[in-house]
Amino acid sequence: MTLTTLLALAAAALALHAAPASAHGDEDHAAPRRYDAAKVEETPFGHEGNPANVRRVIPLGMSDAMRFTPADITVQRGETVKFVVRNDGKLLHEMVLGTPADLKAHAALMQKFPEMEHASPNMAHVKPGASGEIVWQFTKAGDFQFACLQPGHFEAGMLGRVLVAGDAPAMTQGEVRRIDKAQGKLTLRHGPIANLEMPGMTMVFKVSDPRLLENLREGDTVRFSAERVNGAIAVTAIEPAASAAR
Ligand SMILES: [Cu+2]
Repeated sequence: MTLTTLLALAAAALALHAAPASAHGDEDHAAPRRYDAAKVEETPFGHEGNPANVRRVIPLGMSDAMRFTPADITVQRGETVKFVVRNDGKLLHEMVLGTPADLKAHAALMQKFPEMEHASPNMAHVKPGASGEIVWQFTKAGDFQFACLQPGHFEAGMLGRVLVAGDAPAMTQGEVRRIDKAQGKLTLRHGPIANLEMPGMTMVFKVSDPRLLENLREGDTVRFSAERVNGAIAVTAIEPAASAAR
């Protein structure tokens, strides 16, 4: 065997090794990911979701302009959603869910080691013209992100936000004492408000939306939620109490 042949063989072997590692998880996702409850791992932003629990499908687009559409998504804590992410571009893109800190660190690693391959339930690598899926259950309220970590894409602004809203506060019983539509205010005699740690009393509330006052009458018995909104305590939901329903 000549030296030239040896070199050629070595080069061919290198090429074979290099090929599968040259892309960030450019594997074929023709077969959908199989859900295995025993292998689900908790993260600070939730865990892989059981496809049987999906109640909402969120379609997203990814483009070579380095954008996700939509880039702002709100889910409820506990909700299991399926992201169906379509690659409208000519480049490989991916959607990776995470905390802002995780994604930033991961993007920096991708710049340093562009040959890194990953396949985790919180990500979908999508070839041009194809679609990928992530089924995820958000178990904690908070501000999370999704990003494309193909080298340079995150840095070009290819990221979005997932706001996970906490549970709506429990409702409190009350009685309408006074309605001030002009000021958008409501006087309620109410029981203890757990989420505000407020004892029962009669007090004036703002309302988060003037429409909440539309169908109220003084003397009504109601159930309502109150929360701190921009530094003021406001009624955010109100309805006739069951016993007083008309
Ligand atoms: Cu991308």
